[in-house]
Amino acid sequence: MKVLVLGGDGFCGWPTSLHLSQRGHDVTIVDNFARRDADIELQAPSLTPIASLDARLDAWREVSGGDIGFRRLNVAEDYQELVGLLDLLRPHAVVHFAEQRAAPYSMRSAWHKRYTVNNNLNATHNLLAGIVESGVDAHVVHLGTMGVYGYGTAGVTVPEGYLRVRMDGDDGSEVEQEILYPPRPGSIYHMTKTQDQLMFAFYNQNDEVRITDLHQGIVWGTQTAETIRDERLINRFDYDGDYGTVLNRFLMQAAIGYPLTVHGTGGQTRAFIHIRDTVRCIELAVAHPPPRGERVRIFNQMTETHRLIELAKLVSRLTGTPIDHVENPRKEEAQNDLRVDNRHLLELGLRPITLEEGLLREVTDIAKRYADRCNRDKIPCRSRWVRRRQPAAEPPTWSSRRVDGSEPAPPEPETERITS
Ligand code: USQ
Repeated sequence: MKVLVLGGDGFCGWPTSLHLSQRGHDVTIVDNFARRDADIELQAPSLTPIASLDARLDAWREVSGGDIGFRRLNVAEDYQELVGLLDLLRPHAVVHFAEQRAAPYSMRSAWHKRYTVNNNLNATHNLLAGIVESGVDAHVVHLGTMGVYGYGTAGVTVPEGYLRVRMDGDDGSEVEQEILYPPRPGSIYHMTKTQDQLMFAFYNQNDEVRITDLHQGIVWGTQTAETIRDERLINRFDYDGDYGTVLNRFLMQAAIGYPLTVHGTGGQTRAFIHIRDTVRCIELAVAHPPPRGERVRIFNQMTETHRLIELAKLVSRLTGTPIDHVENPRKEEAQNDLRVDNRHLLELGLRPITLEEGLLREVTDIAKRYADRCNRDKIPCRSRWVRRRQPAAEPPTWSSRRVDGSEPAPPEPETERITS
């Protein structure tokens, strides 16, 4: 199949592009290098030394004979170029990773909130509008997030996207309907993914665009069968407070003897998946497009759930690293239960890699090998979910009035600082 991978230079996009190419698909990557720009902005590059995309593509050609195409464009802004590319390539599938994917980054400042909303919503909408305008019958495979469901303790197994509800009809009868599971985003980033769902529902219903939305859990691990084939193909590994995800952060921290940064009590339960299973799930989704007219397919792309404190204890036991309960910078439940239905991908043939099997190897292979590239100052998460409120301005009194009777301007609001 001809597959366009939007955001194909990123943490999930790069290994997915290689995996699809390995499986015989004709892959073209679209990327604007926003993730590499964020490395510079945050001064927190990948722990692993990632090669330029040109060098990556050359290396892949050398080791596999596979030719992956590349077009540099910003999906959220360069709409006409995107339509032109869809028209030219007429792909069978478009895998959409072209979104800002870090919750802490999205909460850093008003600038980061606005960037995340503008980028993510426009990227998704441009893709959908572009597919309709170009008339290409491409299956959209989107990387969503488990976070759309929120992490409350609802006492039910989280279904794959839809919830059957019963309502009292006007005539006293019972009306049954299937609705999207109520969204409950925990960050601006997660909020953009809940809004993506509405765009998918609309374009699916109105234009019969075929869509699979993969609600993915927290990815851990770094390398896949393809990225280990050459040093220049190595995947990125983020450990910093914005882009580093929890388990990879713990593994990195253990490798350098940094106490494991558990937010609060660590009672939060989350869904996890290894990067090798991510690429396999995307491939399964690409290989099984829904027929035209079928509603948006939603699969929960996760393989196991864990309470964070248990993960920290496991890493601590394996490596002897102490645990540090740091103040939680996020606004989230201190404790929750989580049970998730993931039968669709299992039925399609996914054989999950479990944490126990791969965990130690990951520590030794990657985190320890590149430990000297780690900047310890970048480990703490400094992005705060809730900002200190400034006291409201005092109502002006007669003495604060100017001689001409006018009132002074209210104090300037606290200004945001952007680090770029
Ligand atoms: N946490 C810690 N210590 C740390 C870092 C995080 O205790 O050093 C906690 C957080 O407070 C949170 C949990 O670990 O309770 C998960 O945080 P995370 O940074 O690993 O993951 P999250 O921000 O939820 O986002 C990541 C990816 C995102 C993806 C999402 C899947 O960045 O792209 O959508 O995982 S999910 O979490 O299921 O929504």
